[in-house]
Parts: sequence; C-alpha cells; structure tokens
Amino acid sequence: MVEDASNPISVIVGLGSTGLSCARYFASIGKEFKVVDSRVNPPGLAELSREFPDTRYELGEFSTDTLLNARELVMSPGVSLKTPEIAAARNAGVPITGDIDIFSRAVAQPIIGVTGSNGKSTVVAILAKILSKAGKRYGLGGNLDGANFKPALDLLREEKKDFYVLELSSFQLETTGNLGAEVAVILNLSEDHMDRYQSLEDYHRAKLRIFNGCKQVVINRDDSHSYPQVELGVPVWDFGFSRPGVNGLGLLEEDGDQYLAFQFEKIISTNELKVFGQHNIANVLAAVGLALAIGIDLKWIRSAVKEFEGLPHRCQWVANLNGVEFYNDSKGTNVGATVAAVAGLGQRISGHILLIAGGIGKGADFRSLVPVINRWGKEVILIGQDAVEIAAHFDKDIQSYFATDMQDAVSVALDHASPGDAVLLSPACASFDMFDNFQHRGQVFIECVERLQ
Ligand code: UMA
Ligand code: ADP
Repeated sequence: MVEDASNPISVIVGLGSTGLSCARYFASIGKEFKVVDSRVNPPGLAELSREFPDTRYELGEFSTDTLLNARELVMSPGVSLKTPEIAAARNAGVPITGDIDIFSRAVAQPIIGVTGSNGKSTVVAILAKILSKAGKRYGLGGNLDGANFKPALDLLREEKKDFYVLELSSFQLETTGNLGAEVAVILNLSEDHMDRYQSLEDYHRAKLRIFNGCKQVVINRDDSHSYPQVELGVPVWDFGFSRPGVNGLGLLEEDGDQYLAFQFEKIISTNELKVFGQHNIANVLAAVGLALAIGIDLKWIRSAVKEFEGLPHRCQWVANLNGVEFYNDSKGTNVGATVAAVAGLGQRISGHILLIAGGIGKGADFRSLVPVINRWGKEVILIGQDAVEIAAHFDKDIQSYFATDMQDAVSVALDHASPGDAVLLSPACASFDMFDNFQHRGQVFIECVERLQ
C-alpha cells in the first residue's frame, strides 16, 4: 500500500519493548502512529494486538514508501540507522527520533543519564539505593534488564517522580538530540558493538551525545573518553583512583587503610564494600558523584553504598566445590568487562582463574585479554560460535580448551582446578548463539555448577 503523503504519521520502527512503550505513549497523548518491524514475528506483536487492536503495522522487509512518507521515524535501539531503507529515509530528510528523545521532551523533572561501556546497570542500581535511602521518588529505566527492566517511556505511566535515572546505551543515544540531563556521565569507554560501529571513535561519538544540554557532568579522571569534548561551562564532578581534589571523589590512604572519599572527607573504607574489584570501586565513586550533584546528603550515600551487594550475573559468587570458588559474571559481554572481572577476582584469590569465555564476539579484538590472563589466569575454556576465533588472538602459551557446552566447560574447569583457584564465567561475548540472553546463560552456569555438588 502506498502511504498517504498528504497526512504523514509517526512510524515506530521495531516492535520489541521500546516499540511497545512508544505505542503506549503515543496512544496516551492521542498521537497517530503505525509500527513496522523487519521480522515476520516480532516479540511485541501479541501485546500490540491485544492493547491496540486497531493499530496498523507492517511486518517483514521494511517498505520504502512507508518510511519515506513518515512524519518521523521512532527508532528502536536494536535497529541500526545504517539499515539501507532507514538510511534512505533519513537522507531524504525524514526526521529521526527515539524513545529517550521523546522522553526527555516529555518530562520536566531532572534526568540523571548514565552511559559507558561497562558498569551502567551497577551504577544506576547504587544510585537507586541512595535515592531510596534519601526518601526520594525516582523512576529507573532505559537500557536495563532483569528485575529493574523498564523502557523509559513506560515510566510516564507511573506517578510523578522527583528524579528519573536513565541507563543509556550508545544505540539509544544515537537518536537522542538534546537530552538536557541534570547530570550526565560516561563511566568509561572500551570496545563494544564493533559489529555496528565502524570504529571506537564512531561508538564514542554516540556516547558523547549524553552531554547535549546537560546542566552538570561527572567525569572519570582515569578515562579521558569520559570527558565532554567541548567546553560546556557547567559544574564538573570527577572520580578516579587517585586522591580527590575539589569536587572530586577518589581514594585516601590512612593508617594502612583505604577509604572512598569526597574531597578530604572519608565516606567508607573499601573493606566495608560488599562488592569487589577496582571496577566496582569506580562504580561506587561514580554513583556517589551523581548523588552529590543532585544534592543528596552524604549520610544517605554512606548507608546505601555500605549495603549494596551487587547485581546478579555480575561477579556473583555461586559456590565453593572442593576449595574451588565459582563466580558468575555472565553480564561480562565485552572484552573490557572481562578484563575488569579477571583482574578484580585475581587480586582476591590465592590461586588462579579458570576463565569460561566465548559466544558471539561482536567483532572485538580479544588480544586485550592476554595481559590479565597471563597475570591471573590458569586456563581459558571456550564455548560458542566464535571460540576458535577468540583462541586465535591468544599467545600460544595460554592454555585453551574447547568445550562442547556449558556443562562440559564447568566440569573441565573443576577437573583442572586446584584448591584456592576460581572458575569465572565472564564470556566477553554476547550470548545469543547458545542462550536466550545473558541471564539465561548465567542461570545455566549456576545449574551446571549445582549438578557437580
Ligand atoms: N528489529 C528489526 N530489524 C532489525 C533489528 C531489530 O525490525 O534489523 C526489531 C526486532 O524484531 C525487535 C525490535 O526491532 O522486535 C526491537 O528490538 P530492540 O533490539 O531495539 O529491542 P527492545 O526490546 O526494544 O530493547 C531495547 C534494548 N535492546 C537493544 O538495544 C538491543 C534493551 O537493551 C533495552 O532494555 C530496551 O530497549 C528498553 O530500553 C538490552 C540490550 O541488550 C538490555 N542492550 C544492549 C547492551 O546492553 O549491550 C545495547
Ligand atoms: P553494563 O550495564 O554497562 O553492562 P554492568 O553493571 O551490568 O554494566 O556490568 C557488566 C559487567 O561489566 C560486569 O559483570 C563486570 O564484568 C564489568 N564491569 C562492571 N563495572 C565495570 C567498570 N566500571 N569497568 C569495567 N568493567 C566493569
């Protein structure tokens, strides 16, 4: 069917959770829309038909007519702007937007925007705990998963909040114009999604959009990718592992103890944290910086960070079998995450790490794993689609084993481990070749470990 060019309507591209949340929002404000999805049976179809039986949708190959005649394209993050039909509509001048762009225009309350290659979910979870302690009403959404999962626009169906905390992916930021966050942070940057971006710079450019229109920024002193690339003229809070300066968060050494601190004020000792690894110290400091930026008192911050136990599937302790500890870091879906997990765990144990890794490599360069494996590892047990390609990046003296499935990987790891060693699932890869998602992968790992008990 050729679209009516005289009466263009918004076209929601992608019928997953984001597409559904956009449909609900448009319906709530009486805005006309249609939905397209390049898959014949997209995940949100049953829900769309149930909630909006009269809504028009088109499934299967994108129709150029529909896209070219749209008032705007409301993109789901999983659909690349480089998709030929989308790129053609964009080049023809059809406006592009996304759920976060729409959300930012719809809310007046302060938005706290968090992006970065790793640590986003952990940081927003810590911040949410701090806000709860302080008695603030907050909405938490965006690129989250698990129990906290909520597309941003679905937050507008709830009662009014004092703050909105958004975890934002580079995909979501690509279609976000002026976020206008009260405070924004890029936690860190390392390679991810290299199957969608041409280069690290391309990926970085998407992340930097988080600073558009922001009123304050938090930067990571130890990663210059986290800095805005232009002078914004707004207050800057910084965090890092060195001693903190003015408006700074960092580490202070005193009488042989190490403390998280704001300027000269100690917050808590690193020994009091329930999460481990340098990467988690960075995550806590970042969350504290965000909380201070929005005026939360240190007493609430202190009590929340002390209690934070970490999220499932992130360096999560699973079991001890014959003196060998098992950890589930299934959310380690890129090389930077796995490097952090191996170093964090390596510093904690007396023995060595048997790393279970592999899956869909997303075009990453796995050579960055070599130094931490040489330092902390004993063996790498590889699973999944890109196992052979990953092994090809390693030095010859790194011992590798190709496992047939997760049970094989876990059994071999236990066989080859000695008391004091740890078995770490931190795949550095996406999970979709063998599992529904990273939660499923982590759960299967846990069950395989339990079978050996
Ligand atoms: N689709 C097409 N054509 C394509 C690709 C996808 O039509 O070429 C369709 C799919 O059939 C699907 C729809 O687009 O029906 C929407 O897919 P989506 O991948 O955008 O998924 P959503 O369900 O909308 O989930 C998205 C995020 N997913 C991605 O960015 C891939 C979720 O992040 C997020 O929680 C959700 O919006 C709500 O904000 C997940 C994720 O994996 C956790 N994020 C990546 C990550 O963390 O690494 C970025
Ligand atoms: P994200 O939401 O960005 O994927 P998560 O908080 O879910 O981040 O953590 C995912 C994984 O990334 C963890 O399992 C851990 O391996 C690693 N990780 C967490 N925080 C950091 C950090 N600050 N720097 C590097 N790696 C990290």
